[in-house]
Amino acid sequence: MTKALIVIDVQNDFCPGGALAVTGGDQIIGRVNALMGEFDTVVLTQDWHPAGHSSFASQHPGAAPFTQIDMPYGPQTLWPDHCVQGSSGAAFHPDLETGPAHLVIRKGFRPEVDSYSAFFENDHETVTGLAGYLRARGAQELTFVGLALDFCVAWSAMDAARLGFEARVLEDACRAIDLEGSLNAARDAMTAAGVKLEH
Ligand code: VGL
Ligand code: ZN
Repeated sequence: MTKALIVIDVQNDFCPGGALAVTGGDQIIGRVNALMGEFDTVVLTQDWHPAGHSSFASQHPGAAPFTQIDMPYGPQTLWPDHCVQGSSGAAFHPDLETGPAHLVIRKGFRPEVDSYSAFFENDHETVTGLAGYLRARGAQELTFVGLALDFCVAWSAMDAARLGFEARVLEDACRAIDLEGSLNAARDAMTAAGVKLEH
């Protein structure tokens, strides 16, 4: 049984100056880098949208960023254009150490469905393959850090718990978007799903 660190979306667009900046997003990077050496497996995720992705408010005339619409797979928050494949915003923050990573998993590349979780797209059905990779490597204890705590980190950690992994989130190594109470809602949902919240 081994331990894996899952580093969620530490990309330029989620850091100050980026298209979907998370307050203090860059402040976690030193801690994240220091953690990498403590784990058998290190996975980085990368939000990786085609231009014109359906989660972008720009694709829905009259809809403002940070509002919700109904998609065939359920409610979807609309975002500013962000993490467009190959753009500098989609690149990892330059201070993030990518050398120790064993796997980079990209998500959100299907135009018609968003993917917050590192395991499933937002339809809760389409898999990324990460669960199989982790099981094949004997990883059972998963630690989640990164951006944003109330969206991609929370959805990833909850899916991990549902899939039978031991999931913990180190909150000090995360930052949140906190849209209309989304941070407290995510904390409650994670606790209910069996995710351990630690500092
Ligand atoms: C994320 C919104 C849209 C995240 C990604 O990484 O939390 N949030 N795309
Ligand atoms: Zn995204």
